[in-house]
Amino acid sequence: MAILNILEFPDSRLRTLAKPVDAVDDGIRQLVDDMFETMYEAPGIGLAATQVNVHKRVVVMDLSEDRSEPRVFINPELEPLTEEMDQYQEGCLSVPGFYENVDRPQRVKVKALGRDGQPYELIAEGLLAVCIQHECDHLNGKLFVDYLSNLKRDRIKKKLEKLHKQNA
Ligand code: QAP
Ligand code: CO
Repeated sequence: MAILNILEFPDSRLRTLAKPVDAVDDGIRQLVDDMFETMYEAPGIGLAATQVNVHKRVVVMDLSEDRSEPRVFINPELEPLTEEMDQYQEGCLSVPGFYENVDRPQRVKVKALGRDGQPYELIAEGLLAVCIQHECDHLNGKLFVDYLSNLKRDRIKKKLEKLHKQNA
């Protein structure tokens, strides 16, 4: 197991389109395990491979208080089930320290492969629906700040760039 480096906005590598996984092999399972360790250590509730600079369609998530419900989504596919939108104040390990409201479809159908490579489906609502949509966006090079006004996004970008310079 290893803790991986998390890319931060506005790093252009976060804009990479991730490639489908063609076989859930030991290498993918290693990546999944390292992503869980990285997410739990952060700590966070969801992490996409894009955020650790691995451009494969892999997402890990655990929405429980006690880290007892690890979820794996390989090659996830989303289908919105309603035109109703819900607003949630989102954050992101790649945009540390910033939280803003984002509107997304309230219910989505999710198809994915698990850690064992077996396909499964579920219907997501509430925080699970928010989180899987947020993480699938990462696989497509999209960030929650892209839903904000240019002014808000630019402010966040400038603040993070300043912090990155200070830390360099
Ligand atoms: C994505 O986000 C998400 O700013 C997962 O300083 C967030 O795990 C989906 C985190 C909200 C749905 C709702 C953020 C940790 C973690 C920070 C995270 C920070 C430290 C974010
Ligand atoms: Co994120």
